[in-house]
Amino acid sequence: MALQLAPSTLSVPKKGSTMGAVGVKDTAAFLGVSSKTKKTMAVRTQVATAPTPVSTSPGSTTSSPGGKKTLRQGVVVITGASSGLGLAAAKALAETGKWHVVMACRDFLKASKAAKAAGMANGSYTVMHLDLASLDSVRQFVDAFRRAEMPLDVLVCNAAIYRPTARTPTFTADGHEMSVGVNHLGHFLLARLMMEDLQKSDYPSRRLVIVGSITGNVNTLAGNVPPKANLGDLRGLAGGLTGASGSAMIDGDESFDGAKAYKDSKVCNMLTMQEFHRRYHEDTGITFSSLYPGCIATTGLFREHIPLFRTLFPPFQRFVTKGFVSEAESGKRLAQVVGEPSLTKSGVYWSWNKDSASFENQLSQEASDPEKARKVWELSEKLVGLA
Ligand code: LMG
Ligand code: NDP
Ligand code: PMR
Repeated sequence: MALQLAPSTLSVPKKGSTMGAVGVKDTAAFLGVSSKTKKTMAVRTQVATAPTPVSTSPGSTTSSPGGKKTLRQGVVVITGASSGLGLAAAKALAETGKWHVVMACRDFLKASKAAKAAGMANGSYTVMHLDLASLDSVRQFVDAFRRAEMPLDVLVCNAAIYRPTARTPTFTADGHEMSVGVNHLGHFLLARLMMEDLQKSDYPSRRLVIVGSITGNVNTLAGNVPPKANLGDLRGLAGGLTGASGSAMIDGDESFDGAKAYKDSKVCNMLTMQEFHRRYHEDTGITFSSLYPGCIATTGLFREHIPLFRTLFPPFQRFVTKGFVSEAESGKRLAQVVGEPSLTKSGVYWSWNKDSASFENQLSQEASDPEKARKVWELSEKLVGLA
């Protein structure tokens, strides 16, 4: 029963509460495997599902009658949880009973229907509106989340768009090129604002996960399929990616290339994760991670590609590159990065080998360049109004 409630009557797990106690680096990074195995709902802002029972005891643990300490349910926010990787991870996490999933989505009804169709239990999730193509919407989401008085234990920046066939750029409400605007800038503002919430959380392992990809890494075969990611000297980003008065591409190129814009945005995602790590990990203990979940060739990411591509791409990845993973498998991988005790190391870009074992992967030179990361951070701060 997904209740649609006005914010004033919203009932969700409370901050600091107990929400139902429950109990390689290697040279083969080029192939992405380890050497061992070689329309927007603008007005309505939130819906609450029936909440998990809330107790008033503070702290991240509670004592059972036997005196055994059990961890409270964690709260994880996942952007773009209405399909693909985000939905699969939401389902995997909710099913454990250890997590309450906040699905932060631009299409409210689609997300609610997707959660139901995926069989997610009532009370295991909350759908809230977030359109990353509008910085106002990002700020409204943060306000709405805070009003709901949930703790924030893990934030997953997962949503993305890919416009491979677009010949001209489109723009966010704030006038930035859409792929970088949604995939990077919207998430940059969201993550920066929600650092405050993550820092308040008493959960033992607080994490910020930003989904990356192999295609942004030119130290891999996949990253060498044209057009290749390249942020250049960032002059386009410095100009605001407006297109009209300058370039819509980060490197300042005058011609728009949607596939490159996507790959560039993924480089920004991976650089941002590392810059967060450098700036905040030591002081806050928060874990910052990125990942390449595998090639999930069946998701909505390819919705704008030509039908022939959509038909051939899954078998090509399955039988030729063997990089294919199902949505369910990718969801389990992201769920590991959210909650597995073995994946607490910060600053890591995770990948999985052919046996589906996680390993610390190597990023390309550009995607691990600290100077570029600092510049992307500073330019992005200006574009989203933080500096
Ligand atoms: C663009 O096309 C699209 O135009 C754009 O819209 C967007 O989609 C973009 O990357 C996304 O791609 C790329 C296009 C051109 O590639 C193709 O799609 C051509 C397909 C050719 C099919 C031949 C494959 C044979 C397999 C048969 C299986 C049948 C199923 C087909 C399924 C199709 C789905 C793909 O790209 C080219 O120009 C082709 C060149 C490909 C280059 C591959 C990269 C070589 C890498 C070598 C790198 C060496 C670098 C060394 C670095 C060392 C570091 C240690
Ligand atoms: P999907 O298209 O299935 O999912 C993308 C999600 O992002 C959808 O929920 C979509 O919402 C949402 N979204 C798009 N635009 C906005 C916006 N303006 N505001 C809020 N949400 C938005 O793609 P995937 O599941 O494949 O992609 C998920 C992540 O995985 C991305 O970061 C992608 O880069 C990454 N990735 C994917 C790979 C793959 O092979 N598929 C490989 C490597 C990384 P809606 O449902 O309303 O469209
Ligand atoms: Mg790619 C090991 C080889 C490998 C892997 C893991 C991927 C992943 N791809 C590989 C190889 C190749 N691809 C080769 C050899 C080709 C040329 C035939 C090729 C082509 C190709 C295209 C046209 N691949 C693509 C496209 C896309 O449009 C996808 C893209 O670049 O989106 C930005 C894509 C992808 N290949 C991948 C992955 C994971 C993608 C999806 C991109 C992403 O989510 O980041």
